[in-house]
Amino acid sequence: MAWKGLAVDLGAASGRLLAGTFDGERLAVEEKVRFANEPVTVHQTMHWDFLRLFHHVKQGIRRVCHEGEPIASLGIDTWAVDFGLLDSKGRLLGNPVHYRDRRTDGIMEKVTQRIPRGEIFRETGIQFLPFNTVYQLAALKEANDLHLEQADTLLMIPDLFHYFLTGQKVTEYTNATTTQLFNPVQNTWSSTLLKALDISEQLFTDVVSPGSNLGKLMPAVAAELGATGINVIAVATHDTGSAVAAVPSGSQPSAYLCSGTWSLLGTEVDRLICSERALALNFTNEGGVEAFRFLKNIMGLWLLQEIKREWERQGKDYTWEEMTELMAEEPPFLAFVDPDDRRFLASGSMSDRIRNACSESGQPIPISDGSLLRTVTESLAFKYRWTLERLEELIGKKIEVLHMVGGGIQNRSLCQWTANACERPVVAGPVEASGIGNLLMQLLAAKEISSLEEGRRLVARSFPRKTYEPAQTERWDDHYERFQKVIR
Ligand code: ADP
Ligand code: LRH
Repeated sequence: MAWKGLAVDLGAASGRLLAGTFDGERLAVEEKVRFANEPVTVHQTMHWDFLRLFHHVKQGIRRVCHEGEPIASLGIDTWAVDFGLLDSKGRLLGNPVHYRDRRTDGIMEKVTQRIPRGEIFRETGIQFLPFNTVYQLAALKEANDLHLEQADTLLMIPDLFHYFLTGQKVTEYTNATTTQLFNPVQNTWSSTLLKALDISEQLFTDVVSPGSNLGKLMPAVAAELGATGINVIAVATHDTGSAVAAVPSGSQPSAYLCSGTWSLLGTEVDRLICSERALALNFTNEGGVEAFRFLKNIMGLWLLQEIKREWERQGKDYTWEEMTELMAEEPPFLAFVDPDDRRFLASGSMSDRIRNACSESGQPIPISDGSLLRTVTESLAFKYRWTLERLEELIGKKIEVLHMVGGGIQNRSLCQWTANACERPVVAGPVEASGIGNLLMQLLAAKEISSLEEGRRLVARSFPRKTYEPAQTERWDDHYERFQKVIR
């Protein structure tokens, strides 16, 4: 009988539950449920709607189980850095706060005045993003937050789901590394940083490797859902960890570009790269299934998501396809922004912020809807090139191919323009990379496959890919200089 597992992948664009079936030759994936994953703002704090999401996950499990086929296991992945706090009885203290909340404004700067950036980087290998768990905790400390004082245990969001499903309180490794409080060489939480920040080490649990079996659903949950015998696997619970696990990279030197709410561009390395230059360029070494992900965060399709949301509020309901068509009709290279300008990080009025950035840098202002979208998308393609060039410098290798995965590959212009800007072929696919990587770790845990390499070959033969060859490269090259002037 074919193996069957469930992947829960919670992105900012949506939450989805995918059923994976492996017949020994191919992996087939079917989307069972998709639901909104919208933060809720209360008293100016942006929260996860955690219980609603837990409800969606349970409903999804129930639905699939009622279809009749036995499910071997399930795994949950979400974005990194966010966490929930539990009291000594295991009760959730408040709703977890979303990393885009402004509570961390200015905190990273304060922390790095006390502990030099180089020291934090060498200790953790992790890039400086203002919303890393470490700065969220430092913000709570500074505010004398009552929940932090009462807290007995900190669990990252996927681990919180695991706890509510199985009763096990553990932290999965790939996500633990994103806290910027974990030392991946010693494979322990960093006592040095925790002491320096006066954060109790007792809050943190044991760390388990991706692929660990956390046991079956708790009896009460299994009974509620009519679901028996399902193992819960701590997959690579960081969505980027799962996505990169599913990149069907071949033998050519390649980089990946996970294109969703964020764009994560990098490659896999066996050892941490913590050079001064990597620090200066703010590259990161995130823990992966077998290797480290040496990459850089680029603001990604968040910019388009926020524009879309803004337009919806004004009654303009473009679909993603319509938005892609709109921008393709516009003349190219009107103006550029640095997608990673800090002003774009928080949610709200994205069109104005983009137009202001163009105006401040003395460029024409993209007035029409299409030109606004084109400005953002071309800027992303150029930022990918800029990042790829720095990646090559840091690893001392030429990258021949860029593997693009995630929801963003449905935007064909983005894929083609990325190939043009980077002057390299882009191999796009699969779309649901995080969900598929999640399933691969379940297959590994079940010994249905014996290595990640075998899993990647399975992805390559199971899912279609499309290659975009670079075109009009001279034209793109001419405008790259202009783009570089807007990068600070
Ligand atoms: P997340 O990182 O939140 O999981 P996804 O990988 O689901 O995000 O990617 C979502 C993004 O993919 C959307 O914000 C949108 O920009 C893009 N996208 C999704 N569907 C389409 C489509 N049909 N055409 C073009 N772009 C799309
Ligand atoms: C992508 C992602 C990324 C993190 C960010 C918070 O979804 O997990 O790897 O840096 O969200």
